[in-house]
Amino acid sequence: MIINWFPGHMTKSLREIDEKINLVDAVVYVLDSRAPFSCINPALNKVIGSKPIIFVLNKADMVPEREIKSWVSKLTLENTKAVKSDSTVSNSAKIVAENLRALCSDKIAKKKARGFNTVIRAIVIGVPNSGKSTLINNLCGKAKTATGNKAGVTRGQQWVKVGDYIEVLDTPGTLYPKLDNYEVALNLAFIGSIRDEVTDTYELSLELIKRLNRLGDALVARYGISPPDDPIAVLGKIAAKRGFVLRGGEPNIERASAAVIDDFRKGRMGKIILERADEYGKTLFIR
Ligand SMILES: Nc1nc2c(ncn2[C@@H]2O[C@H](COP(=O)(O)OP(=O)(O)OP(=O)(O)O)[C@@H](O)[C@H]2O)c(=O)[nH]1
Ligand SMILES: [Mg+2]
Repeated sequence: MIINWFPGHMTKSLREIDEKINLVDAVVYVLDSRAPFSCINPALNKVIGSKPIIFVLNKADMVPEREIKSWVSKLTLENTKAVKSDSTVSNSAKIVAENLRALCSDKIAKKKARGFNTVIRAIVIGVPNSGKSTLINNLCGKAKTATGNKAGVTRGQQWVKVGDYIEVLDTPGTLYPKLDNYEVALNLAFIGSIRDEVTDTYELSLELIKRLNRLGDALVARYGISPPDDPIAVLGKIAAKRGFVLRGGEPNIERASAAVIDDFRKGRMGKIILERADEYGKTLFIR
């Protein structure tokens, strides 16, 4: 299966991020905690240059707590901070605002000494569906940006005020111009960062089943299928368990494929991480 998705709006979006980067004090880089490595996009790293970064390990509710801790320490580097967030829970993103203020404390103090208040500006970037717009709504306590459970919801940049002293710029999710690392492409597809229309649901579900079998017993827990089996047979078993049958009594494999992917994406298989911090070296993030 070939996975590639870099529509025209992403080229435009990368260009627009490049145009705005000099206007902002910091970058809020939103990663999906299930696959943080795949969410770090080399095309964006160059654009960010030397700006201070706050990595947000978003969707932290979907992975085990200890894994998040490892990622937070891995991504806390010189000029970068890392925090976790479950942006669907109100107020959980306020740590991002606190870190923004801390990162810009020099600027705030200098302005204050001259009798002014400072507005801190940050750009929010990340792969599609990582939760950028949800995080922004959480930060300002209102639904100011459109969100949705599919890739490519935000289509244009939008400034949003967070209180009186912070402004954040929402951006459309961007991917790599070329997804030449197949593991990365699969992980992005599993977490819903790639439009379903450009992947093959059946093939993707087989890859997901293979991966889940390698990672543990998620399929056993969700569907009571034991022991882990050949992926095609697993789809047949899921169809039988869930009562997905076609008119002639044949198992409805297509529905079973879609169900596995949907169950994984919605966290119905429990807390699962696809990429653990200790699998990646120090060169993980190069600008
Ligand atoms: N479980 C969980 N779901 C989240 C979290 N943050 C966002 N979501 C969900 O993820 C989906 C995508 O959220 P969006 O905020 O639209 O993502 P986005 O990064 O703005 O996506 P694009 O605009 O397409 O680039 C929505 O269904 C959100 O409810 C989180 O921390 N935990
Ligand atoms: Mg969005």
